[in-house]
Amino acid sequence: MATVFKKPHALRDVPLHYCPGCTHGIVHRLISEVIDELGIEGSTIGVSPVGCTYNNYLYFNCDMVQASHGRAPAVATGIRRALPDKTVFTYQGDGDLAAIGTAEIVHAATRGEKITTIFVNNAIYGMTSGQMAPTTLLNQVTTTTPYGRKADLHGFPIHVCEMLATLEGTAFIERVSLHDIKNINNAKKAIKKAFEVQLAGKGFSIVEILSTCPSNWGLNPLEAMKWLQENMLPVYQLGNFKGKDLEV
Ligand SMILES: Cc1ncc(C[n+]2csc(CCOP(=O)(O)OP(=O)(O)O)c2C)c(N)n1
Repeated sequence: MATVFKKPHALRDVPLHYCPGCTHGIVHRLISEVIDELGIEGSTIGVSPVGCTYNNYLYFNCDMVQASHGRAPAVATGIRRALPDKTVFTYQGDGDLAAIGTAEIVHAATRGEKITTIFVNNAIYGMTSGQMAPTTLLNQVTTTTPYGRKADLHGFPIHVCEMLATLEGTAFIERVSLHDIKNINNAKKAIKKAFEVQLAGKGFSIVEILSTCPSNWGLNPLEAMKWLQENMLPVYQLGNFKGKDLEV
């Protein structure tokens, strides 16, 4: 008998606008499953970014607020401090979080804001058609690095988890990947733990999720999964950087 996968309640029953093979849909589902399992749909507020997921407030059943580009951690800070009984998460791409929003994420993290950040790293600016992001790999071709990213011209990729792990305010930091089922299941565990850390009042939590952008990488969905595995995994080490043994 075929397995029936029930849609989580926290995910609205509407078609998503993402490109074929884009992993944002998987991330939406994992967050929604976690919200369902923790029974926090009515007390959760998400903050949408600017990027391909700018309108993901249409996809979640919990309350959502739109922030301007990069400012989600600042908006989430205000919401969480004004409404301390709520669970607040930001959903951010690598352009949003690691370029225009670098100051906001670093300072929210070092202040130990009791928010959870879901950081989707697809190594490129998706929405605006594939410019270099801070997380773009060396030699990766993008529309703004047509000969590949070069360290001497464009600098090196930013390792967000490693950087934030140096800050005392951070409680839980983990990098996961979506390139196969086992890793998707691990990603869900990390997202759940990050929310639990917030519910336990322990401080700032973030999960970086290595993701694909087939359209801007110029690959089909299966090739994109393979590209992630072969090229991103050696650069972005998976695992927990902080808070693995936190009691929640
Ligand atoms: C203040 C401001 N600057 C620049 C932009 C243009 N812009 C929109 S989305 C985006 C990059 C999004 O990339 P990322 O955060 O990696 O998310 P993705 O689209 O890949 O999911 C940029 C530069 C904007 N909308 N607002």
